[in-house]
Amino acid sequence: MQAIVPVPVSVEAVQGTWFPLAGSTRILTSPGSAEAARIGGYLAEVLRRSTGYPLQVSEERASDRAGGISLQLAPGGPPGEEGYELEVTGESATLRASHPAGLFRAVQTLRQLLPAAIEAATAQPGPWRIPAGRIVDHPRFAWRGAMLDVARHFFTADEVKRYLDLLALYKLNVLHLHLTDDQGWRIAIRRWPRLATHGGGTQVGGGPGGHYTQREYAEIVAYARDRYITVVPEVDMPGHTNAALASYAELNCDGRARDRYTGTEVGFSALCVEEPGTYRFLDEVLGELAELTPGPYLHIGGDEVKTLSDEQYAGFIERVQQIVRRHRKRMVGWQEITKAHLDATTVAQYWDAGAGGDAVRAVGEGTKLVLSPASRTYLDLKYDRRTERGLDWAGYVEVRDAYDWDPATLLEGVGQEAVLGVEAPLWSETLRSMHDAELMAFPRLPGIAEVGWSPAASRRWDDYRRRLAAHGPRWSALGIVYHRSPQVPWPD
Ligand code: TNX
Repeated sequence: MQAIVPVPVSVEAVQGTWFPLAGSTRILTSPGSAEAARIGGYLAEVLRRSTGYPLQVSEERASDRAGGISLQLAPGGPPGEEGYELEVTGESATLRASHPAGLFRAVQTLRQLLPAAIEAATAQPGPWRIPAGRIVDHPRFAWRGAMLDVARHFFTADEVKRYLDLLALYKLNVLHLHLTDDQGWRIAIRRWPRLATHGGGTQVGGGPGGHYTQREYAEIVAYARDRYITVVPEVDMPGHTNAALASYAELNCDGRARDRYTGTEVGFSALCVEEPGTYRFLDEVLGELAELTPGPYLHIGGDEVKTLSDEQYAGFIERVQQIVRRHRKRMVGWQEITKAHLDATTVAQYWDAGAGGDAVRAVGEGTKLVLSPASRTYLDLKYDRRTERGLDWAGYVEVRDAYDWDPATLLEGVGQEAVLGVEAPLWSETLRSMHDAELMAFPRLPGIAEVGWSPAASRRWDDYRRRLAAHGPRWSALGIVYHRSPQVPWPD
């Protein structure tokens, strides 16, 4: 029971005993619970691929108690939405939670207790033994996110689902989709169709780009929900808006549509913030997005505007905050939004010491932060000088840099209570494929997942690098080509 990432709150291993997964093993779920049955079905699907076993799923009866994998969902059990217990003996594996999300997280731990080959897409020889012991676990922070920039380079809905599967394995629970930027608008908006058809029609370096239909976006959201992951959609504004400015002339102060943009400069574009029509536009765009998004958050970007005064900028953010609130969502924005007056429910995403705004002051006024310090969490930064893709504006980020920091002490004056959680952004200026994305995310993303989940007192780099090493073969089985960092003792 040693190589679990993120490391659980408590692990008591029983040496020399294991539960043998076999062709006859049944997955039993709490009677009357559709969600427990669905999670049981998900577990069976994961395990069938590599074991080739039928692994029947059915409701548990009193007479069944002696064996199998039992998924028990019962209120009054482990505390918290995502808390769980996992007990493995020679005869059974029992997963217990008070809420479905906790049961789903327990399933991820169970996966990691099996050999790496369990992740293979085709039948493998086994043997499949689950080591005995008892795990009690729950997360440290509520928001453990990953951001995917689908604007600079487009990623298809199937590629986003693949990324969701990888997030789920490490108990991440937020997927932030950066849906719009200067180079592309990636979500269809019914009342403003040219945003997607024209504004989505290219990407960095040229090429066809792409966008999600509203149905595809809804499918991504549903796929995430089935993994207890909340989708936080971002429409970046007032800057990073060239794709919109190219699609509709009336969004520009001079009434002239811009050319589409395929370069990688930032900061040059801005919506016409003095024009009332701009706010009607935003109301309609955010309204459609709010309707398609069951989660409580809408991210409005707000970063890197170089063409507006601080006053214009703050006024804009405050108006957009009202629009978001009218659509019954909580606003999230990059740290620059702390230049404006924020509601108590608004969340700011810290990303860089030099980025402006005053996150510490805002915390004093009640704003909660999601922490994405670039020099720790930016998965698009190079590992070292030999990394082929990626940027280096905040230095290199090796595996240890991504892991060895504490959210409660990152910023002077921002303690644990002010931190909603952590998030690892993957910007895609230099990424052209899912293969590029996975090479940048692995092995740093699991480190951020552990920073967000595990108790500070249980985290030690030296222990982590050994646990992480055992995940290399798991990623290979999943078809992930990862960065073989010299900081980690990978098995050969
Ligand atoms: C900064 S982080 C940006 C992005 C870039 C990224 C590259 C932030 C809010 N803005 O526009 O893609 O750096 O690392």
